[in-house]
Amino acid sequence: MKLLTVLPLLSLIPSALPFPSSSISDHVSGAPGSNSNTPLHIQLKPKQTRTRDLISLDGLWNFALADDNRTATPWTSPLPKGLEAPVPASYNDIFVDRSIHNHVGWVYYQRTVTIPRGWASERYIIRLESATHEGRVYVNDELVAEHVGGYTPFEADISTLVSAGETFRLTVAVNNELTHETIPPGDIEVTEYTGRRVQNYQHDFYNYAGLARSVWLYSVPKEQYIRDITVVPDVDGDTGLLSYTILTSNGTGTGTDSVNISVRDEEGNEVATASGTQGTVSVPSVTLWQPGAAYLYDFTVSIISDSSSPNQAAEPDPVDTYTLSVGIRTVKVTDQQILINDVPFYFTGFGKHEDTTIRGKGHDQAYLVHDFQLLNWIGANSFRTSHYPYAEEVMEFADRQGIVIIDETPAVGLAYSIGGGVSSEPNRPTFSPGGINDNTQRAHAAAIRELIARDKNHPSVVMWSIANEPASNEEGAREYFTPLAQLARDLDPASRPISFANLGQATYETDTISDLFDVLLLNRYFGWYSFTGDLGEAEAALESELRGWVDKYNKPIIISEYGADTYAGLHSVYGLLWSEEFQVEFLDTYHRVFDRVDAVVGEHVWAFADFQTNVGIQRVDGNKKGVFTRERKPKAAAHALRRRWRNETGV
Ligand code: BDP
Repeated sequence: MKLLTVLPLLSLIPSALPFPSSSISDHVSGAPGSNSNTPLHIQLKPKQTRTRDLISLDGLWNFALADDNRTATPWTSPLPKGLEAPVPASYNDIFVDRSIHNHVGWVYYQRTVTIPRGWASERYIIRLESATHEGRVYVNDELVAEHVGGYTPFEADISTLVSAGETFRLTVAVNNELTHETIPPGDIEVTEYTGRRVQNYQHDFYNYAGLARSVWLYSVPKEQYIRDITVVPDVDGDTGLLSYTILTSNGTGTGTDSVNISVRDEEGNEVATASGTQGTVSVPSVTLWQPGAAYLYDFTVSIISDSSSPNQAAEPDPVDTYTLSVGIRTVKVTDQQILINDVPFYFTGFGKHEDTTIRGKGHDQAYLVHDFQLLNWIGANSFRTSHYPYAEEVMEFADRQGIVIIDETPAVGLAYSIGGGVSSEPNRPTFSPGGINDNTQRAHAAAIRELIARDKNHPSVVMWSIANEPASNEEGAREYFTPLAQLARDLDPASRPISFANLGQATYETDTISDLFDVLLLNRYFGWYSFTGDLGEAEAALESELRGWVDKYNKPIIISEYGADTYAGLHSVYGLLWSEEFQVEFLDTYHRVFDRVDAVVGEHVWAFADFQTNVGIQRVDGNKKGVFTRERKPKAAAHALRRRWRNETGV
């Protein structure tokens, strides 16, 4: 089979190495005609406030696949009638049509939108929480925004293009192609006889695509508005400290008008105030955000016009106002421990996926709440957003529920020794000009930048994982990762620990990058992919390897993946592979080892629930390592984990 040459999508990204860790404030994204990935001009998640309106554009949109010959040209006319696709949802499993399920290339979503007539003196913005993996936004016939990277938001300010009261055609073109220069990477093949384009990739989850998260139309005041709020918590005795930086449309300088800060506790009492775009506020007798006991303060920023009369009895009407939920907690790493609020924390939980039947990766509030209910039921205190940033609603919910998150970029599949999650002989070196190269690294840097910019304020996020299972044992890995690890450190104002999930082949003897990181995340499959079915060998091999990591690095270890494919309902008195009994025994084996190695400070089972993958001879309707089925029914392992994690019996 021949490889098709696909234009490197990421050549659109202008930044050059070394990556400037410049503030997100420097560019306006989505300027009409813009064809580059520029940071969000307004970083804050859209919210309705006294000064901002918010309209959801979710619902049914007209939908069409692009013909191949349209891939490079914008769609500038109404779509043919016929298909309608729900937003948010991946489009792949919605229709009963294999060509849509397997489509490689561009699709179009289209609807009409009316700007409320009352918005004449507002600035208005279209914001897409994600378009997987590349999105282009058209207002009528005009390209207004373009974004590469399928799991982070982007926007277009359309105030100068459409007037208040006007109705326009909104089209979003979405491309799902992955190349060796995208994050995640992949390759497109053209089949030998029929010339069909097939998307290949190394990662082990289905390449769901489309508009899987919400689309918004929102307004901010025209003249002055808040663009971003950064709050870094700390604790001094029983006082909480919040260091903040406010970015307004006038920059971080004081501008012409005043910026006021008010902090309220959960009862609504004002506990601190301040003014100015930068500073630190103290919260006396602080209630900490704790795992399992979330506590959030309302951090309200208001721009107050200096021309509003100081003699007015009532508080003046703000020019703009926005409230961010903040949690006050600390995260520290010592030799062999991770401390949250100075108390050693032991991670129990899972690697998850955004994955459900029919919706694919479409964000769904019912599944969100139900999944968190199951986390609580089973005694999980944490999860990793394997293998990409999740919808921002998930992060906010974790903040409110006290669930701890290891927040991961979409850099998965940077190892040619892996195909669809299963190891094979590398057919070419991973880090090479025709493989993972400088352009991939630039795309990876953009992914890190956008993840941290979006999630920097979430108290639930205690650690960044900048990649899953890269070929860290191969030549070129160190050169590739050294600047990226540094970038992640430089970008996080809160200096959270950084990590990456290590691939089993990259043992403590062959891995070349772990010293660049604070915590060791190890994905291990002894007893499944190696020593298959032999749990005695697996137990010894696992312990020997963990002790090797401890001796070499003396860093805290989280086993970020361990698990066995299990067909729900399959039973075996011999504990044969794929049976529910084997999964229970497999996990027990690992737990015995974890309990013997002090540096192990966490266990994340792979995976929370069964999920869809590229189906092939290794995967029957997806990956079955879930402790819950794809429909969220417990396998026997769920009950066993619950007994361990909650120290309880029964249901
Ligand atoms: C690891 C990957 C994960 C896979 C898992 C598996 O990190 O995405 O789904 O193995 O093979 O390699 O089940």
